[in-house]
Amino acid sequence: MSARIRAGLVGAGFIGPWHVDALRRLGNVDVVALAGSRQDSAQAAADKLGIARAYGDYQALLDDGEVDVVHIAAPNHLHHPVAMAAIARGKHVVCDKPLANTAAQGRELLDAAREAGVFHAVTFNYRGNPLVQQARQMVINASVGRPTFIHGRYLQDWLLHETDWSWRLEADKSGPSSALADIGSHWCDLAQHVAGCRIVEVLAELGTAIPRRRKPTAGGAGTFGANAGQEGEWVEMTMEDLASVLLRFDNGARGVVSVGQVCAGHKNDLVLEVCGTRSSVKWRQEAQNELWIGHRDRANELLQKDPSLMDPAVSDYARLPGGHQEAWADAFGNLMRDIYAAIARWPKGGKIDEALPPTVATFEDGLRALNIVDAMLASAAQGGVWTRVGT
Ligand code: SOE
Repeated sequence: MSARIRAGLVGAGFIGPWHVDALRRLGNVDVVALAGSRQDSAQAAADKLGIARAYGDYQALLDDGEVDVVHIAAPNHLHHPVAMAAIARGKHVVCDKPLANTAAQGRELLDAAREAGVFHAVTFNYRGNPLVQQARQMVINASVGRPTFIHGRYLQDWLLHETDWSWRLEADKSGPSSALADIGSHWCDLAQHVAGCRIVEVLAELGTAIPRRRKPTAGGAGTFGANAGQEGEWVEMTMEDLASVLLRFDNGARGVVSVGQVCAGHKNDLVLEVCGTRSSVKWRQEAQNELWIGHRDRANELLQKDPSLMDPAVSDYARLPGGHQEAWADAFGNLMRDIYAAIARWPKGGKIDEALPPTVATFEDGLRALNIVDAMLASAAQGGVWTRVGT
């Protein structure tokens, strides 16, 4: 690989442009190509983003010898075929979550990537937030004590109306899960990442608050968009837009998480709290520059994001001084910084080891999240019974 690293992007919907933004902040990465589902839409997206080559087919991008790293930001059902084909060509892969539609596909991807010796990552991007790393560090340095209760929520409202539509509601594209795959997977990864323990058993109840939706004939406004007033056909919903899940962790901790995309007023409301034997820490994505620290014998604290007040081991995740608010795109940038630092020193036929920066989730983490979601679906299908998470 040359000193500069060349990336290609598959998919230019909501998230694709943010991959490009994060890569351009790095200084040693060129985004050289973009692939979409049609040549005209790919060309329009490439023109808008200032990317030199556009392909109407992902295979053509994978055949582009100048692409070292493939970023997959396409709908879920394409993650497996695109990643498998990229790995077969010896390219590194950065894939959006969920890694695939099923745990079986995720396992296949992990095995293939290991076999080919390519670098593999999944964008569990909330790991990149400075105060998420601070919370994790407070578990590591024992100021939280042993985590005993790990709880929270991930609620959104962009699917509240029956006219709201997304490919995430269609099983052939999203896989067997909708809300859990899309945002529940983020919460589970983050909870395990911060608390340092793994979800091993789940008991889930799922719900579908909006049983029928109008699918816009013209395609619709996409994720976070509104389609009121558009023509469309009515479609019965087959997957969950709500979930309540009890959790058991491998260190004995208990937990609970609520997931929903039909909860008015909650825009991207991911909340994680880890209660330990000494103190508690709570982080809320919508107020991401604050970390609540709960005590029993003294006043609670509210830590404002400020590198000079953070644990020196992780203060580098805060790019700006205190009072200068950091946001979603900055955390995404932190993740890409860590991923590309690893790619830059990746030996030919390399192997992922423990030395990776903590923000980097690999296909192994992606598979773990798929196994958790699979167990939640199985638990709910049996009427809500404790179900072991596969490995
Ligand atoms: C839509 O629910 C979505 O864009 C998710 O797909 C992302 O992973 C999350 O970060 C924000 O919300």
